[in-house]
Amino acid sequence: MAKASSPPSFDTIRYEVAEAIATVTLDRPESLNALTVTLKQELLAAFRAIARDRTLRAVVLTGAGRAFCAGQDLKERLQPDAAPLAVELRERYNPIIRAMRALDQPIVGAINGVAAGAGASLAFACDIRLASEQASFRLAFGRIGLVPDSGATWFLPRLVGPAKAAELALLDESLSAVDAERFGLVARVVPADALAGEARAAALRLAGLAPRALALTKRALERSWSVSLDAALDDEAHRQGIAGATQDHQEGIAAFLEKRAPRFRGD
Ligand code: LHQ
Repeated sequence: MAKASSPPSFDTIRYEVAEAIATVTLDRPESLNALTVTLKQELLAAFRAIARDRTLRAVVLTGAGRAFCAGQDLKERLQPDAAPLAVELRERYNPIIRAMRALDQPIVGAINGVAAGAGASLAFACDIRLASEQASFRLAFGRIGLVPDSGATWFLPRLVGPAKAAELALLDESLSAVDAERFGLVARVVPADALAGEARAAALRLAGLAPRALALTKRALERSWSVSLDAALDDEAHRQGIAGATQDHQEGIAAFLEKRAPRFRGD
């Protein structure tokens, strides 16, 4: 069994590990968890630490207080040493989104409140989104004369379809949790006081599944957006060959035949 490394400590996020699940909480509630340089650096470091730790099987990403994340900290943008926007995106935002999508472990987004701007993009980059009744989504870029970024223009049409994506991106409409569920942006809406428990339960279920198969499934779902059915069929066969050669596959079959719960070890 892989050995757990000691969890890193941070100032603007909370990073907690329990039962093979890493919970990452954006933790600047006074600013609705707006993204400062430090927070972005810490978030990237957290995802990199998770990627290295094979004892972790699932991730929960959420926000402290009443918001999930209000996007870029706009006060910090007024600092004279703020990086040009394109540089900020290339060097600080895009690596976070790439790290999230490259992660083998699935990420459950527990969207506890408003997700705006790049905060919405962070929510979109999760594998599964559960939303509190108090959650809402707003691109917010148009209002400050910017273009949706951090993957928003890529994720949104894929998640809600081109018509709703155009409305959200161009008119900067706010989407309630209920409408987000209706348009397929979130898997499920739950009462606010049940969100943390539901997200944990989903993460625990993921943590009990075969890690290699989950990672391969993540990749296959993502790749499906850019390939033909023909290529997807080949890709599935390739990935199934890898999954089928794991001990976990043998364990899954044995557990089924012995009528017991499987114990997947990630090998
Ligand atoms: C904030 C923020 C915030 C700082 C609330 N910053 N303090 C941008 C540029 C750079 C690189 C490339 O990418 C990007 C990506 C982006 O993310 S652009 C989009 C940036 N985000 C926004 O434009 C959203 C700004 N916030 C809002 O529109 C509202 O705050 C929302 C709709 C999120 C929530 O509204 P309310 O519930 O009414 O809360 P509030 O506005 O009263 O905010 C509460 C506090 O949080 C307040 O502070 P205060 O000291 O007055 O209590 C806000 O100033 C602060 N805050 N968002 N992004």
